[in-house]
Amino acid sequence: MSTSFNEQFDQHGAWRREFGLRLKLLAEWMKDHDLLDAGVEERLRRLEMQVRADKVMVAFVGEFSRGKSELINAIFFAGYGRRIMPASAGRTTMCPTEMGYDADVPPCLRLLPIETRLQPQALMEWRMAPEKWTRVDLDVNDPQQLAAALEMVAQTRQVTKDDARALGLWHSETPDDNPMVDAQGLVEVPRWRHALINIAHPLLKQGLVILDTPGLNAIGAEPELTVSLLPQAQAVVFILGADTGVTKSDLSIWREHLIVDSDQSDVRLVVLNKIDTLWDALSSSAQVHAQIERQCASTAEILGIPRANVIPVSAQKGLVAKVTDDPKLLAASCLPDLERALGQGIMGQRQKILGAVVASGIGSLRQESGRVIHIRRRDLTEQMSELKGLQGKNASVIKHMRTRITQEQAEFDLSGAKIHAVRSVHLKLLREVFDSLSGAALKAEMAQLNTALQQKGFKIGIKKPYAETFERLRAVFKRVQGLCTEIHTMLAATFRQLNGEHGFSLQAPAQPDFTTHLSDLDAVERGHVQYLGVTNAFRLAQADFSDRLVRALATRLRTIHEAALADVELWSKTAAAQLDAQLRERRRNFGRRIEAIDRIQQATGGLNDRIAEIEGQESTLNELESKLDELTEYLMRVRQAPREEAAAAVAGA
Ligand SMILES: Nc1nc2c(ncn2[C@@H]2O[C@H](COP(=O)(O)OP(=O)(O)O)[C@@H](O)[C@H]2O)c(=O)[nH]1
Ligand SMILES: [Mg+2]
Repeated sequence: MSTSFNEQFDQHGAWRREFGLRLKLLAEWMKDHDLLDAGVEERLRRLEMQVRADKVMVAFVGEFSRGKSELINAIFFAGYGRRIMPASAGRTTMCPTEMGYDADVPPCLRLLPIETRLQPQALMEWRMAPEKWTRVDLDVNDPQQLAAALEMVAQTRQVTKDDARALGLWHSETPDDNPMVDAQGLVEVPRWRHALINIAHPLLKQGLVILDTPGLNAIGAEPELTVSLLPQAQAVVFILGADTGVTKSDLSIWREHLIVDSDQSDVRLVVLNKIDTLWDALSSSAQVHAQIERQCASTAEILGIPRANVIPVSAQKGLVAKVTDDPKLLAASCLPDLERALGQGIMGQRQKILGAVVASGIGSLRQESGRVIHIRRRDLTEQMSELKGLQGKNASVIKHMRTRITQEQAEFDLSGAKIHAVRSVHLKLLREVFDSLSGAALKAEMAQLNTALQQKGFKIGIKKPYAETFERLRAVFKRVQGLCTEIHTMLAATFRQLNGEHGFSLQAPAQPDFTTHLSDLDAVERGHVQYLGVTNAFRLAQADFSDRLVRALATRLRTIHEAALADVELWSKTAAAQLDAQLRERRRNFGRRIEAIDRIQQATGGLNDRIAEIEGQESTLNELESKLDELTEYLMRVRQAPREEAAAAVAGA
């Protein structure tokens, strides 16, 4: 099936919307039937957020003039009928440009002035300061205005060498990489540091984020791009030109910014663009084909990747073909091949990741709600036998029964104090977990790393200060894991005791697993060491560079800590909610039993009525359980084959 990237992305988006809707319905249904405790509610909310807010970032990286912007135009914006991203000979994209959609912001282009580089904040931090960005409103219905506004990403300024140095755009150590100096001794630098484009393009609305980057120079100037933004992209497309082959600076970009460990699960494609420059009226198509094939093979060899990962295209002809609706030219441009590879790679992976999240989330949810249904059923069974035992008994026996229930209730209320004690220990341990992973703790750690990097610089190697820092960061996780084990052991013991004393069916939820967070830490460390190891270590001698690098690292680590904290929070909420649910059910149960006795005492037929009522409740409970199975079953199933599923649904309708 040859579906374009756009179609595949659309289908993925439709699946996510449908899934979000079904989760909402499940939540409502559970609420109506009193199955929605705080833990389950939190879990549902999180799942829905994850599925709904799922972002997919595709980054286009390469030396200037390889056709990155043209390729973006051809793949995503051909529908506008013209070029949207500026693409022409020479350096056009001067700053990294991110395109996405945020419903809370009107359609606009936001530009961060290059002067912000004189200050230490990381890009991530600037994002949270919208007033520092220059904003230009965009009219999405006017492609001309849109394209004109986007020309701003190409703006430059002339500054002195000293200013360029202060901005981190001039390095005496690597003269080859410096911009040209004009007759007045001025150099040209980008006017903007970063651009954010917010438009309600259908794909962007569904969570696609496109990152267009300038060439080597600008990537090199912004370490955060290499160590933070690119590693978080779901797909990275590295672009080469068939007219230039693999040049020295292409190789530098590849080696310094793109090589990652093979265990990374993201998609990496190498595009050999501008194959139309090889089209030649005097050669046969077989000859042209053979030449393209040779170039792909040699590219693969130079980069050390499988031949299949190199995709030859002509972005320009692809764009023209789409705009003029020329299927023959489109096929010749090979653009559909690239779109297919991109779509299958990204969407297959997203679905797998989301699918796993959903499966484990829904699995736990089912278990937790199943437990509540189980208690209700057991309570009913007990009441039933209690009432059946009263059949044919006289008033004094019934009265005696009432006294017994009230006594039981009083005893039960006493256990409240013990539960309270367990809760306060639980909270105390949790606070320790939160402190260990707090922003303040991380800040102190980062300050230490920064000092070490600046003092030792590249002289003794940068591996050691990183290794030491990350060793401590891993130790924090070990400590947290230990605290969680302590909490788990305590909960398990208390739950067992309560189960024994009150016939509860509590089960301490499995403690959070920090494996992913730890491997995220490893990946971040490797990224930094690799980045600094190749050619950039000398820059550590400049204080602002290491500041910037460490700030970028801090925002990245904060995300990892926050993810871990969220897991801990959900875990403890689930445990607490479970206990609450059983206590509540039990209290209700006492109430119902007393009420039943009161009714029996008042009316002669009360006993049989009550027995019939319980029978009715039992069958309602059975229905509830099978409905829960049905609703969760669907959510678990839909992840595996959303497309076939959708197709089957259509066929069945
Ligand atoms: N012949 C040919 N030229 C292309 C192709 N793609 C881009 N270009 C041209 O290459 C130049 C640079 O393209 P651009 O997208 O701005 O490159 P970027 O700097 O990598 O974003 C422009 O003049 C484009 O028209 C292509 O597939 N074939
Ligand atoms: Mg460009």
